[in-house]
Amino acid sequence: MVNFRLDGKVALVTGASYGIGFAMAKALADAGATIVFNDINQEFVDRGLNSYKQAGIQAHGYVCDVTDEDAVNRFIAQVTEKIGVIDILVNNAGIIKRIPMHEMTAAEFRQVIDIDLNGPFIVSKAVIPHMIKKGHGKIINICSMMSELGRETVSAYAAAKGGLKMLTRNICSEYGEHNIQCNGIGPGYIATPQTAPLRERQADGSRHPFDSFIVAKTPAARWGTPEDLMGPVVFLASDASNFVNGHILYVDGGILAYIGKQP
Ligand code: NAP
Ligand code: GCO
Repeated sequence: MVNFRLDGKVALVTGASYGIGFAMAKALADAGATIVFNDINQEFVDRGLNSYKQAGIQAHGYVCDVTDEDAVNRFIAQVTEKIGVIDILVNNAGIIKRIPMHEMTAAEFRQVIDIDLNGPFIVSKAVIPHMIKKGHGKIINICSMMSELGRETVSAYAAAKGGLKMLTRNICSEYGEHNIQCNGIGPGYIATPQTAPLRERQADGSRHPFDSFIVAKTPAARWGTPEDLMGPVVFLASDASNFVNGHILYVDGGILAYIGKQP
């Protein structure tokens, strides 16, 4: 019997007050995991706790900025003492800045790299020693189609997500012998607050050109939803994927395989 259950497991999903992180955390909870999440301020943590409560989930929420190594180390120590060793880490927290590269400041570039790449490094580094002691662990990095492709205005994001793909492969390489599996999920274009600007209706009520572009480029002919990521994250968090390591699972409706519909 293939085991997709997560009963008795502690799962940390970073930046999971809403959006993709919330949906993945709900899926992990539905499979039996105890949910821990963080956000950068108490208002979002409280909002997230309320959302989990409404979904029937007794989650544990903490204020923690994934780029602050001291804060992350205190956060992980507190969770480990009060709730238990983190068995499953989903590095989900992330931002994007859409600015033409020649207009982007180095500080803006660094901020995206800091949150989207340094953050997963810092949090993974904090949980791996506990996973080694426990004899197992699952690390799931939320990559992107921009781990594979570039496009105008997202240079920092693509650099970060490309780096996150290789960090995933390196954690796999360095810690596989400790029964730690590190994989990535590469969502396609998903309807969340992060992509809301790309889907805004035009003044005349027509669809945003980028919205139409993505639908034409996606074999599924639709944007993804956070719910589309629920099954993949349970698979990678469960014993069902114990021999899957260093893999980026693209959940993109087929967009990476398709040249796009002829206009
Ligand atoms: P989102 O709606 O913008 O949510 C991002 C979450 O990360 C928010 O809860 C945010 O908290 C949190 N966060 C940001 N900076 C943080 C920090 N320094 N420390 C802790 N938490 C922080 O994004 P999403 O669309 O759900 O995306 C989630 C992940 O999927 C991201 O890594 C994104 O790059 C990736 N992704 C998204 C798509 C898509 O199409 N939506 C596709 C591929 C990959 P605040 O609200 O407090 O800022
Ligand atoms: C963008 C989008 C994408 C998605 C996602 C695609 O501006 O192109 O925000 O980057 O967020 O990462 O996989």
